[in-house]
Amino acid sequence: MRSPSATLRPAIPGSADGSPWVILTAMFKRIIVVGCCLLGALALQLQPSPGAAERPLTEAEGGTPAPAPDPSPTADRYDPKSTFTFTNQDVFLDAAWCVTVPTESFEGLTATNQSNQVSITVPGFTVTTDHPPRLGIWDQRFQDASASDGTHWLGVNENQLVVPQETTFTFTAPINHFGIKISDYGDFGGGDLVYFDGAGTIATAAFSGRPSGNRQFFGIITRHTQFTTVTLLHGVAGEFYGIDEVSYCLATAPPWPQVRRPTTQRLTPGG
Ligand SMILES: [Ca+2]
Ligand SMILES: [Ca+2]
Repeated sequence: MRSPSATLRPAIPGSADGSPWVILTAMFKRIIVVGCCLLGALALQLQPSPGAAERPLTEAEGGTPAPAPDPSPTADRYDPKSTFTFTNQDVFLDAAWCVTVPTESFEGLTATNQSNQVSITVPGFTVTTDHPPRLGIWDQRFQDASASDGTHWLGVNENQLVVPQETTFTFTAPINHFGIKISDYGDFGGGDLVYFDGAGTIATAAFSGRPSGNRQFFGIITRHTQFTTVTLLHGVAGEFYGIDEVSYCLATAPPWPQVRRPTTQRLTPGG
């Protein structure tokens, strides 16, 4: 039977004894527990979530975004033993191994509008012919040849009826890419324009049987070999044609880092 005094003791939850000391001790324990809970919750709030810790920094936060994957990778592109030719300039530039593709558009040269030049020199290379003078810089349409970029272009005039006729590009450093825009070749007589380089590679640079004023692109990538001379040869007496946008990669250029090369990195050394 419980004593009457037992029913008068204050009911302190968790305490079996109602003495003041015991009551104070119980209350102190509760304050500590609540305090620990609050500190724990606060600590959880301050900790980054696992996902946030793995998230890369944004550009505004000083981070560097991961390079975008190549949207059209091909095994051939990474085969250093292959040689590729191109008839489309965009495809050629897209496939180029060097990050920067120097492109000469002849805009920085004085136009004489006649084939009275023995040689044409621009940063990176010099153009000569086997029977000079047959070269000139034009800034206007002539014989239906014209610039494919800007206003200036290099004209090659076979005006001595002495064929075969050779036009040679001599580079100041070895290259392994070469691209060229050709205008008005193949509208006169018959016979293709043949490419050959100092490494012995031979290809067709421009085809005959084309209308007056036509444009043809030729590009070649010979990743496995390098050369310093390119010659364009034809056997059509009297053929006149134009050259513009000569592009190339130096053999010593840093290799493509396997991301798509921004088109803004194209250079035009001669203007
Ligand atoms: Ca041009
Ligand atoms: Ca022509």
